[in-house]
Amino acid sequence: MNKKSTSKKKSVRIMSQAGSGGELHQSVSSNECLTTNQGLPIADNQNTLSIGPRGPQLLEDFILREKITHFDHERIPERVVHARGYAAHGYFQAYEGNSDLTQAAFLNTPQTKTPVFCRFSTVAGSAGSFDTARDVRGFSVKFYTSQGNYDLVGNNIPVFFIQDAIKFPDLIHAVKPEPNKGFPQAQSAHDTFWDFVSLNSEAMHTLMWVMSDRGIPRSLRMMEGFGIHTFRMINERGEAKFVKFHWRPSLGTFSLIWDEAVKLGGADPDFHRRDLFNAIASGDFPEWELSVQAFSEDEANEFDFDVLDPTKLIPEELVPLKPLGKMVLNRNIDNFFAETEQVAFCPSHLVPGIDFSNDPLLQGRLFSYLDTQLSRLGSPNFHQIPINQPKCPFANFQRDGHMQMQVPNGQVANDPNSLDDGSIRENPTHGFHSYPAAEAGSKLRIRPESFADHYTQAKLFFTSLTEPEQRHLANAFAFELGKCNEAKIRRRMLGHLQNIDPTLADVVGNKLGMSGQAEKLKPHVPCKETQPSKPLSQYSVAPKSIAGKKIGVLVTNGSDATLIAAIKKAAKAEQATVELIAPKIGTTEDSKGKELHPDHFLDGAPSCMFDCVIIAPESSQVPSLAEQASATDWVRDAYAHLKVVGFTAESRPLFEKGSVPFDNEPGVLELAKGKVDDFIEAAKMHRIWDRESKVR
Ligand code: HDD
Repeated sequence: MNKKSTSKKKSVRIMSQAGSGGELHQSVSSNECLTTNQGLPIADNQNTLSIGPRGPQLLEDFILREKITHFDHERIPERVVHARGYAAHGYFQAYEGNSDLTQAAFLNTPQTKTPVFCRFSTVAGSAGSFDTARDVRGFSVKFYTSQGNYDLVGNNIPVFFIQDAIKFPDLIHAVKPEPNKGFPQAQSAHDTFWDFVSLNSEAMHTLMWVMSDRGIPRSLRMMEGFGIHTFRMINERGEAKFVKFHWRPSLGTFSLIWDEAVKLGGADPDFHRRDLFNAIASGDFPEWELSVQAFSEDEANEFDFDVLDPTKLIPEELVPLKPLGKMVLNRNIDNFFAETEQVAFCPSHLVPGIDFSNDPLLQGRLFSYLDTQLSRLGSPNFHQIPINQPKCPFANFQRDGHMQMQVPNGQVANDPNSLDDGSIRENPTHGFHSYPAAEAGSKLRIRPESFADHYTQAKLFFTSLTEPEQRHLANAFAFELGKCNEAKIRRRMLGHLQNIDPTLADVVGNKLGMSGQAEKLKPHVPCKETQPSKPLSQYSVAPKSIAGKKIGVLVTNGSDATLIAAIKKAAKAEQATVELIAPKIGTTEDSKGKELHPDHFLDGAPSCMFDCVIIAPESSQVPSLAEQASATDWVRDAYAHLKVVGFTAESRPLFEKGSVPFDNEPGVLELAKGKVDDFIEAAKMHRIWDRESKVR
């Protein structure tokens, strides 16, 4: 964490002078006191100017008016989607040159660390909603390359709901709070959303992903990212390949359980951002590998789906991933508004060597992002805001506009000109060239027939999941449709599920009490049989590790010092963290009389905040603990959330009080004195899936 300066001088900061050197911020070391925005020293920042001590107050008080006026204008429009986000700085480094594939400099200079700024987001909720809502997560990366800024604006799900950008406003209107009531917030579980998607069978594949555990990630650090669209990469010889981008977290991809996600929404609405911030602040820097699936146009023509259709993925069995490099996030933001809010991503921010395809969703996005930044940030000069400035030189003859921060010199603001010999010119050799794809055809508003199969990949995804993953997906459909008031919408959705997988439709229909009520929907292209694709399932490929995870240890005054030391040591060796939870937050003592500093107060830290738990109170404290609902709930929830639970013999009454089984119970381990190895090994399984049938 940034150390808080105690110096009065350094606690005041001013905005950078973007035009004069591009530093993000400066400390005002020479300032002795607060000033107005005009630099006037302020003598009293606590009292309004008035006639006598009890007023009246004077309109003349320009210091009050400046301060209040600035405050009144502090907010800018929140993003129309992806309003709730969190970001961090870092770098990207290529493993080696990739000149056969692309001329993009940042992918060809393994010796260079390209600075990045990465923003994660939820889509539907407003800026003040909660982190663990079921939703797609945004995964946007701005690479500040030597050839200009490159923005890869993706999601944690490799496909999208719609095939054409013209439908985007309707999709978003449908998922946002219903306009006549202004709720529900940050939820897709309502009529307008399910009405819209059930009338758009192309949404089925993405819906399967969102209703799966991917819709509730455990951590932003444990989430994949995807560019979704097919892009092009072009090498120095002008040869092009199509590519799909993938980000893979080094910690593996993990999710919450729905009941945890719901409880975390209340216990810690900032769960994901706090987790990212704390990890970076403690030096545990999250990493992702960037890969592409690269393939030729001829290969693309052989696939039985269209690579221009953003509702389709390319199974890795068909085109394997080629790793290009890694991204490390190693610096927290200094200021949320200046950086996370003002960062402006646009898929049209390209570098030479990367280009678009004719994906109709992508083409619409190329218009939308620039346009939205103009209304959000209020000026075509948004590229001059420090977080958006390229870190390479940039110059042209675009001039003026709201909030021009630079002071361009000279008589000339036109190109070509003969008045300024030294003035900048275009550069055909190093400049950006669009890939010269040959295009011909009639002007039409029509969807290609090759986009018409809406069910096969939805089924591919479902059949690739493990049994617990399939179960969660069915539960999520039932939960969401259960929140739909209109029976006809539920019937229509069951009809789609029937076309994807009749067993799934039966399970969901049964849960809703609507067995046999699926609407008959004739698919344009019936679902084809496919082979499961292992990487589509998180749990099939999950690493056996607790790296990056959090172990919660419930302690009291007098808790066993040897056990606490052993778990801290073992966790450190596995790159996990330990947090102590105690009935009282004030300093207490362990069994050896050493000070214990709990990280959390039991009432404010339910066990859903941790990946696995140890229950280790001192024996004399157990009876009073067993009387507290927060303690018995802690144990009960840890068990119900399928966590690995370690406990000391003394804490048995807590299990008994909470009716939680502990004898011969897989994943519930009594810890012999100071022995935590078995617990750590078990915790590497992440969850005890077999327990699920007992608790739910
Ligand atoms: Fe979008 C923001 C991702 C389709 C229009 N989008 C936005 C953000 C992400 C995505 C991650 C947040 C950026 C940030 O952190 O500031 N959007 C996607 C993906 C899509 C997609 C992966 C499909 C593959 N988006 C899409 C379409 C349109 C938009 C089809 C409009 C035609 N998206 C926007 C926007 C936003 C945005 C309105 C809102 C805030 C912003 O741009 O900066 O322009």
